[in-house]
Amino acid sequence: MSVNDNVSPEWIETQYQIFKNNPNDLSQEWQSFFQGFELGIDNQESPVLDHKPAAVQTMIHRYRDIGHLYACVDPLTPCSLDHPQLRISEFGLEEKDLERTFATSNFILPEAPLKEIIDVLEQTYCHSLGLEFMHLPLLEERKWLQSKAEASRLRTDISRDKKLSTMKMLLQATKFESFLHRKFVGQKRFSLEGAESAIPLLDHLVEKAAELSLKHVVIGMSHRGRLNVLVNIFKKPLGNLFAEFADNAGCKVVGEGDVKYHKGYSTDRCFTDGCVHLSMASNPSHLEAVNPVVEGKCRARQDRIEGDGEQLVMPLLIHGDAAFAGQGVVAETLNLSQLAGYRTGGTLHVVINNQIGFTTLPVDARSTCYSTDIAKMLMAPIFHVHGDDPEALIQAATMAIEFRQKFHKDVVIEVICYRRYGHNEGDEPFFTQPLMYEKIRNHPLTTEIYKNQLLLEGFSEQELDAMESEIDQTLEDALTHEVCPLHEEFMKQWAHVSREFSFEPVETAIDQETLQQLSASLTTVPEGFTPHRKITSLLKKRRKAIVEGDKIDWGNGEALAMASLVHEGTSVRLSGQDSRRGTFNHRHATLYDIATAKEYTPLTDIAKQAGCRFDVFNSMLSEMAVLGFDYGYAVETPDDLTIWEAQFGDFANGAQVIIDQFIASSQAKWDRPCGITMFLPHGYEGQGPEHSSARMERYLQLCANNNMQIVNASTPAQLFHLLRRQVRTHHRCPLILFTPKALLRHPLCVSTTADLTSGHFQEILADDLSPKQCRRVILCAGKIYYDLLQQRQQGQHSDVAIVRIEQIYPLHRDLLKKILKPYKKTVEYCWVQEEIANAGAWDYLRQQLRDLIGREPRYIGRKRSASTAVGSNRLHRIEQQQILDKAFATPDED
Ligand SMILES: Cc1ncc(C[n+]2csc(CCOP(=O)(O)OP(=O)(O)O)c2C)c(N)n1
Repeated sequence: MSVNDNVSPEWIETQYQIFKNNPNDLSQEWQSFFQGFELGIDNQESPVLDHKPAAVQTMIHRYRDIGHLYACVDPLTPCSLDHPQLRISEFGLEEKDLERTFATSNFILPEAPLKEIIDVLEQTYCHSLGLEFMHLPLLEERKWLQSKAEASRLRTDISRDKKLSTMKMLLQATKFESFLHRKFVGQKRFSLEGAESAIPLLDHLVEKAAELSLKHVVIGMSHRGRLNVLVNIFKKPLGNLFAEFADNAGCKVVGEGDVKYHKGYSTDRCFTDGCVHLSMASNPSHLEAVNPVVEGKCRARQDRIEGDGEQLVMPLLIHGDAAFAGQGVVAETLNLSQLAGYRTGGTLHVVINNQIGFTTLPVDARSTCYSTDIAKMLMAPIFHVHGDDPEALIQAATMAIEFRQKFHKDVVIEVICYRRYGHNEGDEPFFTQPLMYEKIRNHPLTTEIYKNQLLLEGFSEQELDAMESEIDQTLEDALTHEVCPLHEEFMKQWAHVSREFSFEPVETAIDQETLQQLSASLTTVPEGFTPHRKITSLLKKRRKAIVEGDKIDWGNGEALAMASLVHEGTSVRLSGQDSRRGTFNHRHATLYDIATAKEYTPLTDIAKQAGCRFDVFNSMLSEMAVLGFDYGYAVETPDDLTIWEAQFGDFANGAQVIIDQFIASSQAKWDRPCGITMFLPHGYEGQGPEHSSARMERYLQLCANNNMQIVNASTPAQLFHLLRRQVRTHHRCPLILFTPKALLRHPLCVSTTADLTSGHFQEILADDLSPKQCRRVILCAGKIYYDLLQQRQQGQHSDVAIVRIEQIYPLHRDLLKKILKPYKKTVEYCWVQEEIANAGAWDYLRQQLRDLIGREPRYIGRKRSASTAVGSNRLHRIEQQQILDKAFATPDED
C-alpha cells in the first residue's frame, strides 16, 4: 500500500507502532512518511495520533451519502433502528466517545458531543425523509441542500392552520374516494387510496408555486388519483364530475370524447401571494407518454411569456413507480431537461410509489434499488418520503420547488405508500399479493394516523370531527346538484381557429419584390463572416435562382417559405435530428464561420426584425420524446408553424404512440386540434429496407373526419405554398408531409419565381398533355413522378398522362373529378407507386379511386412484401425499371 492510498486511521496507527519498534519492517516510502511526521510534531514528546475527529467527519459524510437507505419511509415495513453501515464502530468510534465533544467542519454544529452530532444526523437523514443528493456534482447545489436539510433536520415548523388544512385535505382525498365507491359501485376511477397524502403535497406545491411567483404549472399525470387531483387540487366542481360518472345521456360530448380519467382541465388557483394557472394535460392510457407533451407545452408558454419564462412556468409530472422505472420515454424526457431547444427550467417530478404496478411487484418491475433511480442520470436530488407523514411531504415539497426555482434543474419527490385496493375498482389484489394485502388491510388510514398526531399535539376532537361532517355534507350536496360538465373553455389563443376543414384555396403567393428581398437576406452573411466555400457557392446559387427567376430547388423553396412567414410575423420552430444542416445537406439553416465556428442563422435575423421567432434545433437522438415535445409546443401555439423532422421517415415509428394517441386523435378525444407539421423523408432510392419508406399507409389508416393532411408534395413551389397554407388557413390540423431525398438535387424538381408569386397549393397536379390523345392516365404521388416523366420523354409516350395526387388525404375528389373529366371514357387508369403493394397510398386510394372513376385502376408497383424494400441497390434498380416499363407498356407488351 502506498502513502497516497486511501487508508484508515487505525491502519496508520498500527504502521506507526511498527515504525517505532522495527522501522525496517516498513517500506522506504512509509519510513520517510513517519520520519516527516515526527519532524512535523517537532519536539513534542510521545505523540498520540487522534484519528477520532477525522472519523467523526467520515461519519457525517456517510450519513449524507447513504442515510436515505436507512430512512424510515415505508409504511408497510417496520423501521429498523439499527443502521449497520452507520454504527459508530464502523468509524472506529466507541461508546465512550458519545459524550466527547468534537469539532466538525462544514456541519451545522461546529462542535458538539458525538451523541448530539449523531442525533442531528439521524433526525435529518434517517427519519421520514430520505434525501438522496450526494450524487450531485455541483458543490453549490449539494451545499444548498445539505445546509437546508441539516438546519431544519428536514422538519419545518408547521403552523396550526397549516396542520388543520393538511388534515382537511387528507380527509377530502379519503372521503372523495369512499363516496365514489359507495355511490358509483364498480365504476373505474383508479382510486388514490393509500396515497392520500399526495393531495396535501400537491396543494402545498401549488401554494409554494404562487409564493415563488410562478404563473403557470402544467401537470401531466396518469389515471391513478387523477379524479381526486382534479377535484381537490383543480377544484373541478364535484357536480360536474358526478354527471360524468352518471354518464348522463343529456350531457353533450365534443367529438368522440374520452374516459373521465384521461381528460384535461385547467383553472386558476389564487393565494395571498398571487394566482397560478394550473393546466392538466389530457393524456392517453399509455403511461408516461404525456411527459414530453407537457414539456413542450411549458416551453411554448415560456417562449411567449415576457420576462424569465423558466421562472414563471413549471412542468409538474406525476408518475407511478412501475411506469417511471419501466417506460423508455421517461429517460428520453429527462434527457431533454438541459437541451437548448427543449429545456424548461427543471421539471418537478412526483413519483407515487405504491409498491405495485397492476399485479407486478418491484422485484419484477425494475433492476434498480429505487423506482426513481433513472432520474439520477440528471444528477437530480431525490426526496424519498414516508407516505403516511404528510408533514415530511410538505417539507420535501418546499425544498424541491425552491431547488427548482433556484437551480433550474429537475427534482424528484418519491411518495412511498401503498395501494389500498386492487389496480382498479374491479380487481382483487388478494389473488396475487395475499400477504401484502393482509398487511394493508390492517394498516390504518393516513387520516387516522395524522388525526392521532394532531390530537396528541392538542387539537380538539370536536374540531376535527366537525371538519369531517362538513366534507361529508359537501359530497352529498354535490350529488343532488349534478350538472352537465361545462366544456372547458379552450385556450384563448385557439378561439379564432376553426375546426372545419375546407378545400377553399388559401392565398399563399408573395409579391416579387418581397421575394427578392427575402432571398437577399437569406443569402447574405454579416461582415467578416466566412462560411465554408461550398456553402458560399450554395448561397450564390440560391440567390441566382431568384434573380434569374428559375431553378429554385427544394432547399431554396423551403427557406423562402419560412422566411416569408417570419417576415410576416409568424414564428417558426423546426426541430429534429441534424435539422440545422439537414440530414441530406439541403438546408444549411445555420451557417458556421470556418475560422471561429461562430453561428449565423439568417432566418432568425429576419424573424427578429419582424418581432417574432425563428428557431431551428438539432434534437437529441429520440423520436418519441422530441415529437411529443413538438406536438405539445404546437398545441400551445396555433399561430406558429411548428415542424418536427424525422431523420429518415421510417424512424418516426419510434414515436408511434405520439402519432396514434395524440396527433391523429387529440381533436376527436379531447377537442384539442393541433397544427404540427411532420417532415418525413421518403423515397425508394436503393438504400435498403430502412431508408426507403416513411410508411405512408400507417398515417392513412389513421385518417378519418379530416383529422390530418397527408401530403407528398413534388415541387419546391408546392412545398412553399403548403407550408404557408398550414398557418394561413383558418383551420389547424396536423400536416404529415413526405419529403424528398434525391429530389433535393434533381434537375427537374425545381420551380420558378412565378410559381411562388402566384397561385396556391394544388391538391392535385394535372398533366399538360391533351387529354384526348391519351390512352392511359397514370395516377401517382411523389418522387416516382420524375422517373415516369423521364421515361415518358425517352420513350416518347405522348399518349400517357401523368396526374399527381399531391394531397392524398383529405382527397380533393371534386378537383380530381374535374381533372379526369376530359379524358376519354375508354382511357385506362393506373395507379403507379414505387412502394411495395401493401404500403404507400394504394390500399387507401384503391377504394376512393374506384368510387370516383367507376372502376378500379390497375396497380403498377412493387409486390407485397414483409420488408419495405430490397437490400441490394442493383435489385432496386431492376425493380424500379420494371415499374416504369410497365407504366408505359402498350397492351400487347404487357
Ligand atoms: C404503456 C402502458 N403499458 C401498460 C399499461 C397498462 N397499465 C395500466 S396501469 C399499469 C400499472 C402501472 O403501475 P404504476 O406505474 O406503479 O402505477 P399505479 O397504477 O400503481 O399507480 C399498467 C401496467 C399502460 N396503461 N400503459
